[in-house]
Amino acid sequence: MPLERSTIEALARHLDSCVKEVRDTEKLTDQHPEMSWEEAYAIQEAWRALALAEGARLVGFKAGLTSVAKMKQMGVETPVFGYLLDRFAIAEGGEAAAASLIHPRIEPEIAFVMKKRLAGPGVTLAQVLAATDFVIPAIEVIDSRYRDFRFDLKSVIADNTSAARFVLGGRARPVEALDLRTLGVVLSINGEARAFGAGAAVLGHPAAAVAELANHLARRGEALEAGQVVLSGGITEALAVAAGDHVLLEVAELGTVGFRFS
Ligand code: 0L1
Ligand code: MG
Repeated sequence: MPLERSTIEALARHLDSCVKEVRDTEKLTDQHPEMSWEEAYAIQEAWRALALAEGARLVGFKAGLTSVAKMKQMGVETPVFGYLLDRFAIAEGGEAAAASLIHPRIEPEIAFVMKKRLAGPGVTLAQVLAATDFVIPAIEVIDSRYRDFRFDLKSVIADNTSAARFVLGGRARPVEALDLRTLGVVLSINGEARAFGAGAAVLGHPAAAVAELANHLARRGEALEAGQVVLSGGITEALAVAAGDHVLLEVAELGTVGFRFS
C-alpha cells in the first residue's frame, strides 16, 4: 500500500530529529518494507522542505555511490542523489564538532560550481563541462542516520544520502585546463596518507556523475542552477574519523583542502 503523505512527512521529521539529537535509528524500510523509489525521494524532499522552512538555504546537490570503491564498500550498484544546505558547509581550514555527528566518515571528491542553469533530460558530459564555472577539491563528511551504516538504497535516499557536512578549498580552476579523469587525490588523516585514487574512479569521469544528477533532477522537475555546488561523489572508500583528527585532501593541480574534527 502506498505511504500516506502524513507518513512521508513523519518519516522526514524522524530523520531530522536524529540529526538534531545526534542519535541513530533503524533503517526506514524495516518499518516500511513496501516503500517505493518515488516515496524514498519524497521523504528526502519533505526533509528538505522542513529545513528550508526553518531558514536553511539550498546551495547545491550531491551524487553518492558513484565509484566502484564506494559501491563495493556499501554493497550496492546504483548512484543516489541528495541535496546540500548552507548549514552543511565547513570553512576551509576550520573545524567540525565531532559531538554534532553520529559516526562521521570522510570522502575525497571533486566539486563542480555551475555558471549556467543545466536542465535535463538528456544532459551529456560535454554539456556539464560547458555549464561549469570551476572545479575545486572537496571533502564530504557523510553521517548515515542508520545504525552502523546498515541500510538499503531506498532508506539511504530518504536519509538524504547520508549528507552531513562538506568543505571546499584549494584552487578553483576552470575545467577546460584539466583532465578530470587523471587527477590524482590523496586523503590523509593526522598526516598519514590513507586513501588514494583518480577522478576516473567516479563513473569514468566526475562530470558523468553531474550529468546523471542533472537528469535525475529533471525527472523530479528540477535543474542545477548557476552558482550551485555539486559534489560529484567519493573517489575512494569512505574513512571513519573521530574528535581530534586533522583531515587533509591533496588533489593534483588543484591544491589542498583540510579541516579538523574538534
Ligand atoms: O556520498 C556518498 O557516497 C554517500 C552515499 C550514501 C551511502 C553512505 O552513507 O555511504
Ligand atoms: Mg559523497
